[in-house]
Amino acid sequence: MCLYKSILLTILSTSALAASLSAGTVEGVLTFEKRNPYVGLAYFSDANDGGPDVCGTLDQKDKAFSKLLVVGKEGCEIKFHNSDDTDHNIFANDLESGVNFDVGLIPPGGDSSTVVNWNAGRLVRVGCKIHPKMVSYIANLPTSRYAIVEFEEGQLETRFAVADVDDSSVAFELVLQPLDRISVSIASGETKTVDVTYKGKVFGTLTLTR
Ligand SMILES: [Cu+2]
Repeated sequence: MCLYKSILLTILSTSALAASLSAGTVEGVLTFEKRNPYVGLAYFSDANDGGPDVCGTLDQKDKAFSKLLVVGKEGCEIKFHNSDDTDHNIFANDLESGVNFDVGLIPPGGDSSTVVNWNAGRLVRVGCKIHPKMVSYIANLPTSRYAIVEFEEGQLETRFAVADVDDSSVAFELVLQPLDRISVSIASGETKTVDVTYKGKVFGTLTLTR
């Protein structure tokens, strides 16, 4: 083996070792007593990495939004598209976050967008005024250490994982729509179980392992 190759391999294996020691996966198990929430977002609010590089897009097809939740960091432009052959609309009138917008009609094949400019960590509910059953959420996500939690209909247990979490990040947040926000401090080597609640009433449990 030539010297350069051997040096390169040494650097690669050293950095791989460093990564495995300093970064880890945080796993969560959610159980619900009667029914599951609509969608969830798990993230570390103290990761301080500036947020995801890619800004989310939301399509409308077969009178439904293509995703239950899209994420983007502060200031990024979430793009909307209409893939149906009927008109759609996208609006937000979110009392909790105070976010209010309406992009008007989006004709078949049309595009629109909105800029993420609300509080970090907030999920904003969006809908279509023409089709009231269409619901999605847009999150202002301040970190790339996150997981979107999805549920099958009637599913009472769900697992998720947030990968590559640095040891210095401990501030775990879980937003389950429409349940109460969960904030837990979780350090390396810890396991914690907390109640999942809705307006203070127990709805299920969350177990975090790190
Ligand atoms: Cu619509």
